[in-house]
Amino acid sequence: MTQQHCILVGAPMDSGKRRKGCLMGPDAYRTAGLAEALRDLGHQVSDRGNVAPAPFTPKDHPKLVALEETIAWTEALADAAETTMKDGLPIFMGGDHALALGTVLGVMRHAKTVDRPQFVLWLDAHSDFHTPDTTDSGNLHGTPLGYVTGREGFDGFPAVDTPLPQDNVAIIGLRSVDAAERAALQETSIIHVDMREIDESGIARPLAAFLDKVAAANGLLHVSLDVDFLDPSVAPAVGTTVPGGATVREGHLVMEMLHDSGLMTSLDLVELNPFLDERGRTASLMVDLAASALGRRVFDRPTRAF
Ligand code: B3U
Ligand code: MN
Ligand code: MN
Repeated sequence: MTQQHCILVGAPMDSGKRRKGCLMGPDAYRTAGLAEALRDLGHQVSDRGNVAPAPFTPKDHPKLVALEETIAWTEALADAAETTMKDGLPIFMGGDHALALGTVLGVMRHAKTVDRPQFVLWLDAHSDFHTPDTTDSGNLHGTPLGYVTGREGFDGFPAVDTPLPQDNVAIIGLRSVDAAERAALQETSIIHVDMREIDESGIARPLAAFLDKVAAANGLLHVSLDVDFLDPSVAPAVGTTVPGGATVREGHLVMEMLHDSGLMTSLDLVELNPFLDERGRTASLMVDLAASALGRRVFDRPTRAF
């Protein structure tokens, strides 16, 4: 197995929604043994500690939650992501999903400097394709895919000079999509796989098709894993539980396929709210999934089975 330099970056961001607790995420991953699990697989692991937001002045806004703080995190995380991409495979330990406003922007900037196309795999119950104008909840964790693909309405955020092409994005695990998001998403060429499709055809098929596309383009692949991709019965530590999610087995299969593809170049672990966990089981499951993505397996298999 190829040894990687895994760089853990804590992003204790909690401003992407009203319910608090994701700020404890990075320490829960540390407590659950993320670094040790990756070292056991033979990887070099560095923990660069936690990122802090750029300075900001909060203002009251009629709808949006913590806009200025979220912009400040986006600036800081974009810089952190761009820097760590030069040194290895960053694993961003969230923090809520608004952290991906910054991490994806940063990896896109890096991809441009190495002249390779960036791809994004979004594992989530939600499509997170809102803009600050279309969101009903005002929670900016529902907007990162809208932002990085160049939708309008992100005033005050760092400019997205070269938006992520819609063709380079796949969302898998969908089961809670707001009407405005659905309408906008259906106008795009973003691959969106809902639980029905997974039930009918399995999760391996759409994932393999997307990975083939990334490989054919010699792309970089950012994976953004939202805890709510998983079923709440196995991953209860998340504010927005949606029943009917991925099983433990589907989660591991996705991660094992990612590892076998050799394509993943950065990873977000987001929306873990340790305050809602049961004896650390969700944090431990997320660590196990990250380990699968970095090569942990029961047996080696010589060929791809899909
Ligand atoms: N689409 C809803 C719900 C949501 C999105 N992301 C999460 N929840 N975690 C919204 O608030 O934008
Ligand atoms: Mn999300
Ligand atoms: Mn979600």
